[in-house]
Amino acid sequence: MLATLSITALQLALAVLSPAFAVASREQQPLGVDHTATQKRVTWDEHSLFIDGKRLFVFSGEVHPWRNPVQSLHLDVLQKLKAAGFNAVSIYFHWGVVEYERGVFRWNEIFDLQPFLDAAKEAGLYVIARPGPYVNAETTGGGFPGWGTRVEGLWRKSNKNYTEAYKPFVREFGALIAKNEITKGGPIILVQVENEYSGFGDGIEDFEYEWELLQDFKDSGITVPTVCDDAWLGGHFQSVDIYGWNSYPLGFDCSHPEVWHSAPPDYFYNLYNSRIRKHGPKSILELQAGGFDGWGGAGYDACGKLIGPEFERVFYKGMYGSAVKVMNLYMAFGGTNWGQLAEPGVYTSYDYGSILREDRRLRDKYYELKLQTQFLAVSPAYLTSTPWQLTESRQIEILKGTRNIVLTVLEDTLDLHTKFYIVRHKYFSKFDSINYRIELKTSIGAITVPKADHTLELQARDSNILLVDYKAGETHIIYSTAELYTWKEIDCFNYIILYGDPNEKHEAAFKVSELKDFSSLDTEEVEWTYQIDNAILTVNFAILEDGDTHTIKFGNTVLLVFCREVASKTWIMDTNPPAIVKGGYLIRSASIEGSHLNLKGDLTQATRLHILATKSVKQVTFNGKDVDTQPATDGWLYVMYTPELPDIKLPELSKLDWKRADSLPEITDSYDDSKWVTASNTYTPNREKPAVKEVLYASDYGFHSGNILWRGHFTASGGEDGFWAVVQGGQAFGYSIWDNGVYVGFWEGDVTTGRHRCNFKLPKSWESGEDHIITILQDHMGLEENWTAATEHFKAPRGIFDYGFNGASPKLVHWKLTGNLGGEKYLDIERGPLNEGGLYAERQGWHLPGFDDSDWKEGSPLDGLKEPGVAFYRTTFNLDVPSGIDYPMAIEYSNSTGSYYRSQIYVNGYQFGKYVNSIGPQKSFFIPQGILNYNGKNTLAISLWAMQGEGAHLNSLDLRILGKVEGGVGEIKNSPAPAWSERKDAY
Ligand code: IPT
Repeated sequence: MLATLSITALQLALAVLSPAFAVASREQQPLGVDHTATQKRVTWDEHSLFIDGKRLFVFSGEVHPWRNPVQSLHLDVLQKLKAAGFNAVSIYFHWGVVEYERGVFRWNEIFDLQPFLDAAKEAGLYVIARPGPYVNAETTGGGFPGWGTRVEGLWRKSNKNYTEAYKPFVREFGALIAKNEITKGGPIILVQVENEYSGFGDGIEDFEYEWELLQDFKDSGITVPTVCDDAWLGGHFQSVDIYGWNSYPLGFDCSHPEVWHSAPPDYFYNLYNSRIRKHGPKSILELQAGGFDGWGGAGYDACGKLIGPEFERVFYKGMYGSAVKVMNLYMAFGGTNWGQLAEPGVYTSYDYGSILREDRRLRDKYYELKLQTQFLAVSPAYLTSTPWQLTESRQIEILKGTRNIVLTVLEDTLDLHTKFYIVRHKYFSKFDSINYRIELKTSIGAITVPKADHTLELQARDSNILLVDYKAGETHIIYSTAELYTWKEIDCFNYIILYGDPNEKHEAAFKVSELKDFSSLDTEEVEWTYQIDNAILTVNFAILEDGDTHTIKFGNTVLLVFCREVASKTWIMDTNPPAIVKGGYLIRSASIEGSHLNLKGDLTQATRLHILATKSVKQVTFNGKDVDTQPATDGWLYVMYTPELPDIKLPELSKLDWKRADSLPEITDSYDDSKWVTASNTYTPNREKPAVKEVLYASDYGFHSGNILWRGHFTASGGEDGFWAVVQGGQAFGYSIWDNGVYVGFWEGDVTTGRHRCNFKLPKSWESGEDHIITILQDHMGLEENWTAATEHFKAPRGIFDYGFNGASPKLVHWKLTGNLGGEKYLDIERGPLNEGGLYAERQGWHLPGFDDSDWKEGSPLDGLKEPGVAFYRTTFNLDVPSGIDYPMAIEYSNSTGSYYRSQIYVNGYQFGKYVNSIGPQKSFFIPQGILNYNGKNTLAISLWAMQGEGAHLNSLDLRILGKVEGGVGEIKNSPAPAWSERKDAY
């Protein structure tokens, strides 16, 4: 990704500097498609989307179904998003994996999108479908199929070769979308066409391509609105119904998680410019919610820290300040680049530092986000608000002279002039907090708050939303300096939850017809005044620590003041009437049956839940079990629940009985490569032409992933004493070379090199007439992405550009090559096209369960090899994990310094890890339940490619539990894991 990214950054810069690069000509009009509504369920105006006539904020999170090959786990992810307050999920499709062989679409179990769409519906989420055809997404080819490398001409352009290539895919996927639209009872509400169609290799925004692609999707039956996602506010692809764009304000340098640098101070608020002709709801189709991490990177916890809760507060609130109404967070759950899904820049985990980890546990930032989603969900006034135009000097006036705070005021023009005052730091990357007072324009006049003798505090890396004339149901909040989490009417009371950080002092004022039944449970710490003439109640309070709360009652209003930590761990359940559950790692759902409140959720430790529900509720059940339910003050109920987190026995991988076989017979004298493909092409459709006559590009022969092996057959002229080659495999790739089975040398790979030139001395100089075979084993790190439209970057070859000999030039007989068995006609239909590479073991199917290894020798990957080569290891073990608990597990390596080896993990036949010892950073490889059989036998296989002369071995190999949770979504069905059967034509 580094190389790709620097191109991207450069192009972004170019596009900003030179409009010609981004938009061909301002005069050139986009070709429009007729958008007269063909359906009535999803509509929009300049403010927001409507579903069935009802406005909503579309709060969506990105998930890639194909990055999780266990269909029954999707519901867990989706329920967690729902519980976080999302109302939608956005998905990229992956053309390359379903049409691996041109013209053949394979929707077999793990790649079928239907179960995901059904699970989204079950979880109560809408779906934004983003079918591409191009997606980027740090996946191989950016989602383009490998055979596309042989389709001549520019891609993402109205080049006939390309448009003919994508049309069958658009028909297939378009039909799937059409069938699952909300108009047909499905969850899909929006369709994004193309992806970041923003930077153009030839400088031309191809309106004809846009028009044709849109028309093709419409012809496949799609009727819901179409959207685009411009990479910046460049005004590209405006022929869709709703213009949308992307934003990654902090970039991807996870190695300095404290450094916020890339966003300019005026990043926010100036969202529209003259290039944007479409003024539909402001829509961000990708807003940064984590970061990808590359080979040799900092690891995903660092990305989760860089794009952590502070980022969510500052940047998401910035988006609200810009009146954004459709917002999709990239990623909400990243998943895994299992098989060979990765593009060369990234490794196996695609955790992304998201709110949900790769193993589906929740990060802290999950809870911060919940504060925002719940607030938006109860704030309809926001949906019709637009920002005031405020000069900097006017802002300083309103802030009573305070500088270095930037203020945006959103005003609802349709209702009672509700206002949202959003404050943030001008120098947002600093660590200072600022004290301030602010003049609020309320319905009872301009009021400078706080009126009390203290100031407000804008904490470092924070942003706050102050409310003015906000209607929380029947309660009229004149203003509040504390942020609102939610308000809910339960029985005859209106519960309003405000929050802030401990020790902050806040003030809120309410319109009350008379001061009836005022009480404060802790009057000492809450100061209040009541003005008879205007009937205004003003309360001042400090946010308490440690879960203590203020409860202030007046009339039917119950004001609850929580600290951020407590508010963020409070769950709002949509029972009728609603219920509020304070505490707990995750509460997924609730239902009321008579006097029972049935909660479903996940707990990691003994937890006290504090529950507010309708008064008929007397008894609580948790995950189906009755729990001792005690009444507390003010109608709350207490329950204490101790989850069952039994110890389970895990096998010690290093102590299992391992079998070992050689996986590089290709270097032995007796090896027969007659079934290999002969690299006989002398023409390549690829724009990058080789330096030698013969084309040695793997994709030209149908091999697009995993290890590639080359065998060059030569007759010596005599005197050849050196061999050199230029090999390309993508960043972090490596290769090893043998001459007639004798080791020549290796390239270990590094983070930035995708093409490498070597020059080796041959072990022995050749004698005239001798036959020699040069064997090269190389890694293929995935096809490049094709971020820039009207280019062919994804076609960057994998293989040998150039080679030659020193001393003398032998006669070439031919080159042969192999990748995965069958190439595009891959054999393992169930596990998909990318799961197998070209290692001998993979071609034979040794990674599959049921293979008979009884005549193999004993040997463990911890013993390894004493010489360069590839060994393959197999073992089996049983697991017996009780149901009702969710214990994510990982297989972990430890680093052996200075040792050059590469190793892959196969669990029940699925490749779930690619470890490069000298590069890293990933050592812990999460294996989901469903790939791991939690109740029965598992087959584990490990490949070990020792590159250096003295061989290599693993330091350690462990199966570890990453976390313990009681709960989950119930039974997980194992993904299909067909057993080995004889591969007749395997070689
Ligand atoms: C944006 C892509 O649209 C998305 O597919 C993914 O690659 C993401 O970046 C990074 O994870 S491209 C944007 C950074 C210019």
